[in-house]
Amino acid sequence: VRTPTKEDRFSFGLWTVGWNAVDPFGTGTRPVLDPWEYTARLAELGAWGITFHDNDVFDFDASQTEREQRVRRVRKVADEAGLVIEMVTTNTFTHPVFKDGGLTSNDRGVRRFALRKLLRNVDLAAQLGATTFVMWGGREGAEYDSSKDLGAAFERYKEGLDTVAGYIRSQGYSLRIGLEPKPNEPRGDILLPTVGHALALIAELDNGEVVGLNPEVGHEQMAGLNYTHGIAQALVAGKLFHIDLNGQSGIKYDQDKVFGHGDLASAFFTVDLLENGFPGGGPRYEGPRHFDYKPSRTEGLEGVWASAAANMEMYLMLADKARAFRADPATAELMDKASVPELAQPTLAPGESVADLLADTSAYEDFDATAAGAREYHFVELYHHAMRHLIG
Ligand code: 3MF
Ligand code: MG
Ligand code: MG
Ligand code: MG
Repeated sequence: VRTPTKEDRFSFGLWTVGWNAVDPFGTGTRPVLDPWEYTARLAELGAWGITFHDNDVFDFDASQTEREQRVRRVRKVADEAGLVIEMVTTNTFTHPVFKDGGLTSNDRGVRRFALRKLLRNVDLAAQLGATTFVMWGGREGAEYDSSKDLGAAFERYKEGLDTVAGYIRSQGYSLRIGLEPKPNEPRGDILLPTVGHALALIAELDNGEVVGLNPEVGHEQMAGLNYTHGIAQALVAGKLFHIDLNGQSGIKYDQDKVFGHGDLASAFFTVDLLENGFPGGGPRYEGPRHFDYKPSRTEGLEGVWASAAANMEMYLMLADKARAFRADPATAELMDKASVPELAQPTLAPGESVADLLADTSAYEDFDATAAGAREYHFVELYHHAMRHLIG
C-alpha cells in the first residue's frame, strides 16, 4: 500500500491519539501529553489536517492569556508541520455544569452558558481557518423519561442551533455546522440519535442552510444501522459536511476502533461510496477523511502511532479494492444483471403525468406481476463478487 499524502486529506482529532486511555473502569495507561508534543507526528505519518475541541487545547477554566498562548502554540506546530486545522468542535460534555446537557439542559442558566461557550468557539474556529464546526450533543439527553419536557427540549435544541448558525451567517464566516448523531453514551438516550433524526431537525431550522452532518461510523452501528445508507441519505440531502471514520463491532458500547477494524464489509462499501460515488452519479462527498478513533487502552505510545497509521492504511487499502471492484467488467455485468443501473432511471417517463400513468395499461392491467415476481436479481452473486475483490 502506498504511503498517505496530503492529497488524501486524512485528518485526526487531537483527542484521538492524545487520549491517555482513562475509561469509566480504570485510570489512564499512557502519559497525558500536550498537543504540541505529538501533533507533528501525525504529519510525519501522512496526515493532512487536525481537529480539536476547545478543551483539548486549553482547560475549561483557562484564563484569556493562557487560552491565547496555548492556541498560538498549537497553531505554530500545525503550521510548521504543514497541517491544516480543518475542523474545530466544542466540549459541552466533560465539566459537571453540562451533566444535564448544554443547549437542552433544564437549567436556563446552563443553556445560556453553553451558548456563550459555543459562540466563543465559533470565533476561534473562524480565526483558525476551520471550515467545519462540529456539534456533538453528547449530554443532550436523558436517563429518565420523567426528567425532560421533550417537546421543550427539541424547541430549545432548535433555538440553540439557530442561534449558533445565525451567528456564523451574521459574521460572514465560511464555517458550516456538522451535527454528530449518537444514540447513547454518555446519556442513556441522546437526542438526535441517528442521521435521520438530525436531518429531520435541520429541515425545521431557520438557518438550516449552514447546518449539516458529521456522521460517525460507530455511532450509527451502535444503533444497529447501516452507516453507508446513512451517509448516502445525507449526501442526497446535500448535508454530508464532514465524517468521523472508525470501527465498531456491533451494538455495544462506543468502541472507536481503527477504521475497518469493526465491520470490514461495511467499511468497504463506505469507502466505495466516498471514493467512487453512487453508481449512477449524483452528489459526491468532497470533505476530509477524518478519523475519530481511540487507540485501545492496551496500547502504549508505539501502539498509538501504529494504530493512527492503520486508519489511513485501512482506508487506502479499501480505496484500492473499491476502485478495482468498480473497474472490473465482471462487476458491470453483474450490476446489469441485478438491474442496478435501472434504478437511476426515473419511474415516470420525461413529461409523463399521473394521468398518463393511469392510462398506461402496460403499467398495471397488462403488467405480468407473476413474471416480475419470479425474476432473478443476482444480488448475492454481485455481493460475493465484491467480497472476491475485498479478500480474494
Ligand atoms: C463521542 C464523539 C465525539 C465527537 C466530538 C465532535 C469525543 O462519541 O464521537 O468525540 O466526535 O465531540 O467532533
Ligand atoms: Mg464517538
Ligand atoms: Mg465512537
Ligand atoms: Mg465522533
